[in-house]
Amino acid sequence: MFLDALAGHCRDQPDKVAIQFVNGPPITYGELQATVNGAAHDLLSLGINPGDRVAVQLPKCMAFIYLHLAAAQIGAIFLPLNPAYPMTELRYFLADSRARILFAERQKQPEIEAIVPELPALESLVFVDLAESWEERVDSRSSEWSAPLPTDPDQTAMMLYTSGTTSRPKGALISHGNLTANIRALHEAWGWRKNDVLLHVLPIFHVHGLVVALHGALHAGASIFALPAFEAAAALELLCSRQFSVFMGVPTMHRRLHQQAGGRQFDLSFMRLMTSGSDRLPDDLFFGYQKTFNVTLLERYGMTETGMNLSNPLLGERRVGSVGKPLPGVSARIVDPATDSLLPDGDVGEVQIKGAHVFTGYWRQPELTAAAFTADGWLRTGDMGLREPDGYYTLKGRAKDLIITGGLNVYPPEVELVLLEHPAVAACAVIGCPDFEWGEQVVAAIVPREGAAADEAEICAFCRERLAPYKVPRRVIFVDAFPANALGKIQKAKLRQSLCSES
Ligand code: MLC
Repeated sequence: MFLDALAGHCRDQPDKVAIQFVNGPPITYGELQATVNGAAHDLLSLGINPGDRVAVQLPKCMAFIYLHLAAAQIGAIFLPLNPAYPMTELRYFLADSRARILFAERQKQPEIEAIVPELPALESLVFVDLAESWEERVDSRSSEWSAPLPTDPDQTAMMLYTSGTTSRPKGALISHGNLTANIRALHEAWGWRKNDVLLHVLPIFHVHGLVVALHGALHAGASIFALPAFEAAAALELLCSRQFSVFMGVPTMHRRLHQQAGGRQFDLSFMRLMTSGSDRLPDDLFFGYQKTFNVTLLERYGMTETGMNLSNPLLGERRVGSVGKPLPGVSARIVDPATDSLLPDGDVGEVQIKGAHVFTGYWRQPELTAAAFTADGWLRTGDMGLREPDGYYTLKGRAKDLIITGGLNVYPPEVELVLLEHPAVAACAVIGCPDFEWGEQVVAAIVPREGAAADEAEICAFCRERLAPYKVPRRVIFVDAFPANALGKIQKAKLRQSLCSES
């Protein structure tokens, strides 16, 4: 299991640095284990049982990592939440998950306490002072105590919310076995080793930063140097210091690093591995990176429900525009999404995935879970792609109505539902327009209600109160009507064509 390898490193190399935040002390593997043990003990003392949801809405910090590992250790379900969620979203996630405990920043206490009466399952609230040292917080007796690690691979380790095209956000249940399968595949494919040093710049409430990067390094017994948030100038300076061997980012981060270079060349070819994921890597950035940094980015493909599926190789051709081949233990196929029948190489169809890394289902959503899989157990990813005759896969858009901005998924219906609550909005359609830096930008087209005074700034402010900042439309365009098909369904492709070029 993924925790067993970590426990082994804590025993065998207690003095090696596991993680250091730029603004904090180095934490050794021994200290990591002791504090996780203490936090696990605290959770049990607070009455948390295996299977209970432990929600954590904290910025990227050591406390988050301790709580994650502690919850997993006692068999509870870790529920990481984006610290940027406003109260309306937070309330939904806590209510839907029936979280029993929430750890949040002290400064959010008044807002959170105001929503607690609506959350009967939430029995404990713990407000965290970010300046407090968690290594000192746990007492030495509890840090020596250790819980037996979960042994059932089907036991849920964490729950990650993903939105849907037709539903409110749903919690994808990721088991210990899923995490183990994923991390083993990545180790084999990417050659993780003990002497790796990862520069960690990603948020840790998603699969990319949490599983691929953090688990990847800890599973290997490697060291992590973490920035609480990505900042291009600092990241480039650190990369140039030659202390690191591994770096992972989303295309927007790579774009900013490339822009930060400002036309100068920096030789980063000493880096053992630099990966890109969570959105398509634009071709010009792939080549720009080669020219500026002397690095060929390794692009891979994954999703919340599976972790990583496909990857370009560590050794061998990293093909521009391609996401590579199935990782060890992963099966992939391209099918006609209407019939689930296999398509020949070169034809575009839905990418479907099978393997021990594929999630076990959506929390309390048996119908949505059933709909996510084919009759013979393949996961319908909703991503379109093709397989080349030599086994490389290339993604070709999405079957689902989804926008990816800066590596974050935004499901238009979620934004549309909020817009429709606004009194000046008669009808709306949310689309993604291509953007050089962000991949796509969220754009809202609105038919105003007759006689209502609609205003872009006011509508954005309305959304900001109800949605995380990355879901808020960057542009609002008022239109008289939408292009619609014979059934009256808005034709978003046509809308994109006509609106995305407008400045
Ligand atoms: C921040 N903003 C975004 C945004 N991130 N808007 C759209 N899309 C995003 N992704 C908002 C900010 O709130 C702010 O809004 C404005 O944009 C400008 O902020 P910024 O300071 O320039 O942005 P920054 O905070 O630097 O964030 C950019 C970023 C961040 C790229 C560093 O988005 C990021 O960390 N992305 C990585 C996401 C990630 O880890 N995805 C993995 C998902 S897992 P305002 O209004 O306040 O000005 C997954 C599976 C897989 O997909 O395969 O990996």
